Amino acid sequence: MHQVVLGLGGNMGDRLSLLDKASKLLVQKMNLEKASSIYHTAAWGGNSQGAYLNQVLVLNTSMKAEECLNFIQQIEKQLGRKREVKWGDRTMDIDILYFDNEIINTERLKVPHPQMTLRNFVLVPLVEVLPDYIHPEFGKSSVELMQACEDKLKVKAWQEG
Ligand code: PH2
Ligand code: MG
Ligand code: MG
Repeated sequence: MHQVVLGLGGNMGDRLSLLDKASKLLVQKMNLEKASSIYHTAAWGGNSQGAYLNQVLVLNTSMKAEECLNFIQQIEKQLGRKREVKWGDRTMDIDILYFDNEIINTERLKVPHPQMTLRNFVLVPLVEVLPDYIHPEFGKSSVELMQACEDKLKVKAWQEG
């Protein structure tokens, strides 16, 4: 079995229900080990406008990394994702943050996710579920990465209702 850590997020449509749908689709083929809270986050990067909801999931799977990528891209498509502008608005984005402690660097897939250490919308939920996990390239724990991150955009736990 492999441990895969996914970052989920979207800023279009019914964001809460889309996160819920994404989780339900993921667990059809993977086992959920841990889910972070859902966070309300300001859009990071130039091409997005509306605020996002973000969440980090830790799952176990027998799929290989490339197979995981195919699976999550199929889910993104199913949830209405159109591949357009880089960092643009989207209904559902699912990124592989970690895949065991592998370092993968292919055309299609870069793991650990190259921008994760610059983004508090990833690091804050990651600290909640895997505070001591060591980033295989930087040799730092999630807590250390979050402390070193200079991103000051808003990341706030989402309260339902
Ligand atoms: N994803 C992006 C670009 N900007 N901002 C937030 N807050 N959350 C995201 O998931 C996000 C983003 C591209 O993947
Ligand atoms: Mg992304
Ligand atoms: Mg993505």
